[in-house]
Amino acid sequence: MTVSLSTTIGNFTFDNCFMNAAGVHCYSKEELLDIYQSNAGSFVTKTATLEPREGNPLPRYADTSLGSINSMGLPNLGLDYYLTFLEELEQSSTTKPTFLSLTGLSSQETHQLLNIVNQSSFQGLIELNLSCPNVPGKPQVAYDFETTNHLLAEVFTYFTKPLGIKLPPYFDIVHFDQAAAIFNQYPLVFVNCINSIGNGLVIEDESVLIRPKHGFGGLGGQYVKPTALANVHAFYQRLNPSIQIIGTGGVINGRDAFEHILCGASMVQIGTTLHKEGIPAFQRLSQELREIMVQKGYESIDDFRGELKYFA
Ligand code: RRO
Repeated sequence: MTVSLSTTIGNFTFDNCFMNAAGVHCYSKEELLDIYQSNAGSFVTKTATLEPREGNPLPRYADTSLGSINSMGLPNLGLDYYLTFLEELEQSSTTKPTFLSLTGLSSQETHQLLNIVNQSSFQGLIELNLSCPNVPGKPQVAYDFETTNHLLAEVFTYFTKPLGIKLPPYFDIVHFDQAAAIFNQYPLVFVNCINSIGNGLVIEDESVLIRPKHGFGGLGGQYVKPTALANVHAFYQRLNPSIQIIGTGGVINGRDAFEHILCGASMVQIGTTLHKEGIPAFQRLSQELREIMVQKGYESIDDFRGELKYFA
């Protein structure tokens, strides 16, 4: 039996449904090319701001037995670096569509970034990060529904390229309803659930693990899978079918990816596991997912995407 992991987001086709999650192995051209040349279906850049940023003081990322905690503080090489790289890559190779992640430190900066991208020759997808948990003094945009609605309304007056948003986890059914009602008003191509669970605290012996914010940071890995699955499925149930879901959070093995797709994900991103294992994680996860599909008789991910079973 031949099993395909190919998928689509909007008008884009990918040979493999796995890619990195923004923030992991995507800071430099070299890291991005590592993913591009692997069997991953695509890559997303580190979230870019207008100016390069150094981010928070080290240590700012720690692997733990159940996942990871980070307070990177949006270190990145600036929009121009990533956009120029993507434009050059598209000139030399068109084998994989790619994602550019970005966010402004203010609404005004976000519009500035999106205008630059709109006028560029970049042909891929854009992920607007509304959920960075780690910039001191800057709350996550997506936890403020009024600001989010206003921002998206303004963006879609001028932005014409394929746009999706990176969301934080929500924890209340009313919030799923309210957020989905907002997103359904706009021609978003995808939502990506979830960013890290913000502001956790991990302790070893008597000390925190990371320096910024007295040790508080975003959680990833095993800690977050049930929350990630709930968010993927909640939005799959509520969003217009034209808005696809990218599932991110707690994918350690093929079974975890299978569950994200069952909940409705069209693509699956790998963060903590990619940080722990490196590029070979894509091959392993692809193989593990294929084995599950063979056992169950599924030839493509469309055969089971969104088919989560409930009690009667
Ligand atoms: O750079 C970070 O601290 C960071 C970002 Br922008 C994000 O979106 N999610 C995260 O866990 N860390």
